[in-house]
Amino acid sequence: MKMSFRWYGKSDPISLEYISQIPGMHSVVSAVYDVKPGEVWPEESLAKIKADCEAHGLVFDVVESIPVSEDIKLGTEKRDEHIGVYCENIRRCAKYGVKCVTYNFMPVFDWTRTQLDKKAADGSTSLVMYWDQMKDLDPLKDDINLPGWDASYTQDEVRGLIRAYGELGEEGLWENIEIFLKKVIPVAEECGVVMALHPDDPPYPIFGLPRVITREANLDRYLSIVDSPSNTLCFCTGSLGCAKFNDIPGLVRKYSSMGRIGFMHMRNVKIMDDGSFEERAHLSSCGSLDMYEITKALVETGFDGYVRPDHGRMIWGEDGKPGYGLYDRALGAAYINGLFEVCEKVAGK
Ligand code: DNO
Repeated sequence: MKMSFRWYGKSDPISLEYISQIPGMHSVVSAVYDVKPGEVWPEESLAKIKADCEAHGLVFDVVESIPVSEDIKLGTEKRDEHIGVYCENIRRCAKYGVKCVTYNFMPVFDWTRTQLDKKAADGSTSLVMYWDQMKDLDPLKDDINLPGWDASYTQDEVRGLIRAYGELGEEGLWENIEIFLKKVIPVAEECGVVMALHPDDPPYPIFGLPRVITREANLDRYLSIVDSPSNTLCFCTGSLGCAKFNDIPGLVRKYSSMGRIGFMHMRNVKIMDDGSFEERAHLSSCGSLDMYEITKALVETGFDGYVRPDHGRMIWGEDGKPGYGLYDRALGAAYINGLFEVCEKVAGK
């Protein structure tokens, strides 16, 4: 495996120098963040990220994300143009050394949480989703500003999109996924890039929006639309793992042995009795996921893709982007490195 760390570019308070000081760090996961979905990424921006990483002994070979525009997901008249731009962005990334591109198919919003700084008894803070804070919200009636949601939409735009997705429904979304994959995966294959699909976080419908990247049957369906080694999962343990119906070590074993995990996001979550969840420290004993079994499944199936410590808590007085501070993610990387070392030695690798 290749250990990696997400970096938000020059505006990230965590420097590449600090990232390079984390033991075992190999790759930087980044993106051109100042271009809207559906627009072409300037080559100079990619060249700059690559050069900055190399100056710190790191490799820029993972992109997270090239966002899929709502026009592609909804299949509007701009769809073909946006897919063309998407393919061009894959080619450009490949030209600058990128081997893996992460993306998601979540309608309107990426991850959903109700609080980003929930304080635990030890004084650390983390992201949580509590159902009692969610259940009475109706975005078609109320003005909703959940933390972390794209603030560039007006409430009316959000309502319009929610209605459009309501009409599209799950099968409509699947049709648009199919059109996207059939155009994009051949381009990725040509360029030697692995596309890694991030699951829906959390993996169930929210506010009536169709969300399909949620469970085994649907992951199978996604991968079979284009049966190619370039059509892979970004297996996010915390996203799939906040639903009790997903057996995370079992799914990791299955998809890794099929060679269909390009990227692992490794973090732990604690699922509460009512299905609410809290992001926790990476250790198995801190949450609901068995991180040892997950790593063992990867090692035993010969996983050689990218791994990154996903969201960390805020600890030691750090103040920064929720989930993306330095300290707890660095602890996560050290722990994950330890798990891999043990599993590899036990497996005689
Ligand atoms: C959250 C991340 C996601 C992920 C995208 C991939 O912290 O894991 O935002 O980057 O869903 O497209």
